[in-house]
Amino acid sequence: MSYVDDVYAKVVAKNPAEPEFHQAVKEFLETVRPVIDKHEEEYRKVALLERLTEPERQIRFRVPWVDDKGQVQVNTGYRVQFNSAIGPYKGGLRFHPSVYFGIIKFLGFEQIFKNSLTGLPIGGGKGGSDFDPKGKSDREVMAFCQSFMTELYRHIGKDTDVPAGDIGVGGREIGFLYGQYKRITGLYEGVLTGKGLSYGGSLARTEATGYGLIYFTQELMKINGIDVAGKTAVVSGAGNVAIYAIQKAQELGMKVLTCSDSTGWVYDPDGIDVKALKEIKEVNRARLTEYKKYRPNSEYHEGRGVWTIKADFAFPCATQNELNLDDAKTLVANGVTAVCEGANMPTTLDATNYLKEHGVIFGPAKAANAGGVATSALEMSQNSERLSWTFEEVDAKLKQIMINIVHNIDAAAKEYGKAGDYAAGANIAGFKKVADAMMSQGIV
Ligand code: NDP
Ligand code: 2IT
Repeated sequence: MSYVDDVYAKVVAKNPAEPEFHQAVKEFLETVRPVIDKHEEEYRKVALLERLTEPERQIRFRVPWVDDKGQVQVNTGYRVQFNSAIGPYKGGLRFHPSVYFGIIKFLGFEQIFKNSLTGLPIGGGKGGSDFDPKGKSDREVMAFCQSFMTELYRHIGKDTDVPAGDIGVGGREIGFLYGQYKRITGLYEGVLTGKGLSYGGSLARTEATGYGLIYFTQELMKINGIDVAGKTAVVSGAGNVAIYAIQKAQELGMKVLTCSDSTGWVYDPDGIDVKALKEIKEVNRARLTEYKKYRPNSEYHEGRGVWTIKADFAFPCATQNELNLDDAKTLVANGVTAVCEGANMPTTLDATNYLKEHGVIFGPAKAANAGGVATSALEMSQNSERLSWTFEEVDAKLKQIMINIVHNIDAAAKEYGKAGDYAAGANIAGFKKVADAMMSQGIV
């Protein structure tokens, strides 16, 4: 058996019942095969891939808290410190009822290569909880966050592990988590990113993932001879990534026709009204059913369906495996030009292959959504030097990072005879730096 196949079989056997983790490892291994084959003997001897797929540390803990009725609730907290070869562990926290080790490990594994692609010194980690912030009062969310941090604080620090937001964790949650960390440790340090602007946050971090996705897409289209202005797009999700992707896409002259949440989706033939979307989601924390009140010409549908609308670009920005083979077939039939992933692993493996086989330009998550974590690393730099950069400075750096990523993944794909396969290019370019650092640091 080849080294790649051998390691994949071991990962499945050692981590049973974690299909999302298997999927992320499989997608990675399949595409870096040419690099591995070239160094097979050397890598096998030092078990490079076995070490890469085994987290350095996995933490699981109890999170008890009291709800508004006085009832004690118990959730499970997780932090997976996956790989620190190129920097302190860095990656978000996800609060969603679906969270378990399989989700956190897939996200942590992806984060290693994404962080490498940013060109900044950050390792890979991820964490979260099966806590559902939806429908909870601010006090309940605070009680949960304080309890979560009362355990997590001992495992993190500005030079060891720096969490941030992800699904269900935004500015409100980061504020409560930061307050409790400071209270327990007495340290005022950049231990979390995505902080509020009054206590060490970076300008443009809120916008960064969505903006970065669109800067990435603009550059990727440019090297393929396509102008994004005047094109149409379909977006899924209505959270942090989706909102700012829609905003930047429309600023650059695209018309975004859809967005969605976990209950339904909106089709707005005149282009999504970002101001209305922000008010519904960021201010009122309400459902998309509200959107029609702002835009009577729009349609609201229960369930899923954004991929049925004809458009030039598709930007999945909600969650994993939200774009499946049937959706890919519909997009291709409707003549889609490109799919660029704002969410992590939103496209199933068979859908990804179908899109690639049918000539759709595919921008993989670990490259396309790296703007969020890259700007988190810029927040860490600002915290270290105790200075704040202007919005324009951070935004310009973000844009340049996304442009560099496009060129790096394009070059890596070409170097290994896979021109135009940006998923392969992203995995190869991300892997090479981490592999080099691991090879230099001995058996750790
Ligand atoms: P938010 O919590 O702000 O928004 C998530 C959005 O996706 C909401 O509209 C939510 O709907 C919808 N959604 C979540 N889970 C599901 C589900 N199971 N089925 C259908 N819809 C769902 O999260 P973000 O915008 O921050 O994250 C979105 C994606 O982007 C995730 O994959 C995340 O890992 C990724 N990402 C985030 C980064 C960041 O900086 N925030 C950086 C890089 C990637 P509802 O509100 O109804 O649940
Ligand atoms: O998936 C991701 O890259 C994030 N949720 C952001 C991580 C971070 O540390 O900013």
